[in-house]
Amino acid sequence: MRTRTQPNIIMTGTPGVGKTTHCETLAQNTGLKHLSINDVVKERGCHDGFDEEFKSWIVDEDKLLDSIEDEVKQGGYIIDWHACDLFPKSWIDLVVVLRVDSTLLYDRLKARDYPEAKLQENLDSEIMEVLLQEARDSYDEEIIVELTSNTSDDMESNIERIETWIGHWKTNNAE
Ligand code: DAT
Repeated sequence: MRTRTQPNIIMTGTPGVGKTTHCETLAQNTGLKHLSINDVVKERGCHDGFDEEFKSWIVDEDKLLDSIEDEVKQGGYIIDWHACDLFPKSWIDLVVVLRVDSTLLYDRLKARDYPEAKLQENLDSEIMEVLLQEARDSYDEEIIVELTSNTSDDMESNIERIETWIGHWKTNNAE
């Protein structure tokens, strides 16, 4: 049985698509908490070391899920991560998959000084719609929304749309 009085949202998409920017604004506007999985992995040591080639942590998913379970089950979290298939369906009310034009993504990742192999892998991932497919394989179609994140106007309308959704969720799930 679901006992949350606030929804849990996954904000996913290829690195550079705009997850953090969206989550920070949403957290500010709605009071939901921004849960950066990257920070959790680093700060709570939910990893098996650092991959030097890809400049990223090798995530220990079991440890990560154990570490966030008690918090997330209370509701009211926006989970910010470039994967979504690890979170149990029962925790999640909405999955937002952000999408970006690949030339814009190239510029954003170049600005981050990503190693060439990592940059290329992420561009391929965006072009092949890897995260959208992962969301579709892991959650019911009706809780997945695909939103464009090319411009600040896009971001503004995405935020508005998600805020409206949160309002409806709260009305429909009021005790
Ligand atoms: P992510 O958390 O998905 O890696 P981010 O929020 O850190 O992405 O954004 C990466 C960069 O792109 C950052 O400089 C902000 C910019 N950006 C993100 N979404 C944008 C949008 N919709 N319009 C313009 N710039 C955007």
